[in-house]
Parts: sequence; C-alpha cells; structure tokens
Amino acid sequence: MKNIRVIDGYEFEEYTRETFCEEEVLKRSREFHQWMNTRRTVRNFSDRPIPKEVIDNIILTASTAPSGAHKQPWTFCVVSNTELKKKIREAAEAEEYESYNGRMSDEWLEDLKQFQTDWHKPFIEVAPYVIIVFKKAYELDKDGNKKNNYYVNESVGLAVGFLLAAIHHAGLVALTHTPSPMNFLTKILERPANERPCFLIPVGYPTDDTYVPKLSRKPLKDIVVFYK
Ligand code: IYR
Repeated sequence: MKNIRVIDGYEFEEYTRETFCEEEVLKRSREFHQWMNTRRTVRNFSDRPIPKEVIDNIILTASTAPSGAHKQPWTFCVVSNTELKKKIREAAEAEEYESYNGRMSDEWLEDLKQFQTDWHKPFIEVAPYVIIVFKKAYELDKDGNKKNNYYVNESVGLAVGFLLAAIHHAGLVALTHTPSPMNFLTKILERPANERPCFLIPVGYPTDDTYVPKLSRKPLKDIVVFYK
C-alpha cells in the first residue's frame, strides 16, 4: 500500500520505484538503446494472427504516456474485421493515389524514393490488426459542455511513441502510416466530432523474406548539443 498525503485538499501518493546502482543504470541505458535501435518500420506484413490481449497490452502501454493536464486525449480504434479493413484500404488508396499523382511535390517524391513507397497499401488488409489513433481536440462533460484538452498533438505523438516501443518490445512490427487527408477515417469509423484521425498503424508479424531500406541513424554529435 502506498502512503497518501493530502496537499491543499488533493491526494498525492508516495512515489516508489525500483532503484538500480550506477553500473546497472549504465547497462540498462546501453542495452535499451541497442534494443530500440533494432526497431524498423516494416511494410511487408504476414497475416499470421496475434492474440487480442497483445493489442490490449500495447494500447494500455501507449496510454501510460504523459499528456497535457493528464487528459489522455486519445482514442485507439482497433480494426481486425476483414470488410472494414478492405473499406479503409480502398479509401486510403484513393487518397494516396491522388497524393502520389499530383499532390506531393517533386522534392517530396524524390525524398521517398529510397523507401519505394507508392499508393498501394495492401498492408491495411493483410495485417491482423490496424490501429487508428484519434486525437481528442476536446471532451464533452455529461451536460454536453466542452472541456478543454491541452497540447493534444504533443500528447498523441508521445502516446504513439510509447505504442511503437511496446509493439517492438513484444516482438511485433508496425508501420506509421499517415494517409493524407485522413478524414475518411472519421466517417468509416463513425467517430464523434471532437476526434480527429492522426495515425494509421498496422500491427503484426513481418513476412519471412522482409527487406527494409538500408539506412543509418544520425550520430550523437549531429543530434545533441551539450552546454557547459
Ligand atoms: N503518406 C504517403 C507518403 C509518405 C510520406 C512520408 I513523409 C513517408 O515517410 C512515407 C510515405 C504514404 O504512406 O505512402
């Protein structure tokens, strides 16, 4: 049982955690980087099923992310139904077709060449689960009054980061897909007016013969500035 202290009328619980010696802290930080550095975005999904509880667990992990005023301004829509996945694929491909054939700049298309992407999105149908993440611009209380959320984009970005880490930790793969525009997802999934789609993330196993673009990550010196 955690100790409770009341401060200005609000309950605070004692913050308890596992503690590690410095050597262990070093080892854990090094090993976690090595593990996370093996995460890759994958576009070739197998249709091999995954237990529903895995999806529950990764979404609960995503929802441990910090959020503005702890509002947790997100809804994770989970789609495994074949018909619904087909409908989403068709709508996504229609938008992506337009994007690849006129809406995206030449520079953008050039930047994407190394990933060999195009408007075909078969993974939406093949992956056993597709998670569509919605941000909640505001909430409605029981009387229908608007209640503000804060730093919604940042909060949802953090939650998706946690989600991707959880998927990798479980030994599965994901693709962070952002068809544009995405409002077709509001319609198909019948989401309320306070929700906006942000990410479409197929989750599953990769196919046996999966190749990913050979890329390198920026070295520390290019991403960090230490101040004395
Ligand atoms: N939404 C398109 C295009 C695309 C854009 C970026 I930025 C990427 O990193 C990858 C793809 C698509 O999903 O194909």
